[in-house]
Amino acid sequence: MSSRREFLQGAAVAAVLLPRTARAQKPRPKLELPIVIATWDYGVALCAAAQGVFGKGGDLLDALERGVNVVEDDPAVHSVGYNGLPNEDGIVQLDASIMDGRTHRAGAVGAIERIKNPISVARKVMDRTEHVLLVGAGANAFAKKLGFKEQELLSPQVKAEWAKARKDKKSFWRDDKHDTVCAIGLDAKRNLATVVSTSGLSGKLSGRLGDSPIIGAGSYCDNDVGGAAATGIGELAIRNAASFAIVERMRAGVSPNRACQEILERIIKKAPYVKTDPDAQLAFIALNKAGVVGGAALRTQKKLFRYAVARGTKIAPALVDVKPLLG
Ligand code: SD4
Repeated sequence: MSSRREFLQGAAVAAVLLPRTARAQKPRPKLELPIVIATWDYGVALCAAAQGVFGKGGDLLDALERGVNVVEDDPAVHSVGYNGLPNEDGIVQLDASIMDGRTHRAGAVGAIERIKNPISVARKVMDRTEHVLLVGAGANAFAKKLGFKEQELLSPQVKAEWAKARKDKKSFWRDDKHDTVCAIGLDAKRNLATVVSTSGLSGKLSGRLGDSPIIGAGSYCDNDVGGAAATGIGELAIRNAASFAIVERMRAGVSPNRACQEILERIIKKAPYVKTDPDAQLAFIALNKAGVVGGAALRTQKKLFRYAVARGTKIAPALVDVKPLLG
């Protein structure tokens, strides 16, 4: 057969096959990148700020840090940064962490005081030191050396609430104590990162660290797989290496939603009291490398657990309601 005939026959076969092949393939929606997801309703402000940084050509870590700064600076957000909730001694002690999924480098601070943007100190721990976690006086001294400004973080109103609880010999406890801000980002190059910032549980013992500064508990990400982060009772997340466990379930092929639910189910099995204790709240968010988002929560307390999702730099972030496992 001449090569010209072969070519023509091949072309005829292709002409018959192509339309059928094309019919069989569903057009895939274009994945809008970057993606940022963030806990709670104020996650919308975080996502919008992160989109602003991406829009100006900023990178993933800068976008997430800036997003968290917006929440830390907002006096209306209790339990994060400025106006955070105090420990049992009436002092605001903040925890924060950041993780880079490309290298697994991470930075964190625990029980830092009088610094309104602990996420930015955590970023410096990651970028400027060989360490991962600085706590207490050491974290404050490190921040001071880098020029972070110290200021009072406790609002006069919350200070009065705390003083009254102390006078009444009651522990300081607020309903809005479960409002840690966590975010996960996936940039246009499919790099992943996570960030967390919180004043932790209100009325906690002085020096107590929650899950938020503990890599693997309050957050974790791996560029090969995805990222996860937690809000709620930190002890539950620490005891179960919860964020790491979620990422490992996603590595095994489980969807982000299902991975979050499975780890909550595992936690319930080990600590059945959480089924009936109305204070036992824990919620997760997760994002995989394919851009699929997910979340799960144990229960609804004052408000339904929701997370914000931003896709691309121009579409406004949207909130996703999460149906709690225990109602
Ligand atoms: C902690 N996980 O310190 C934090 C507190 C929190 O929503 O409420 N998160 O345990």
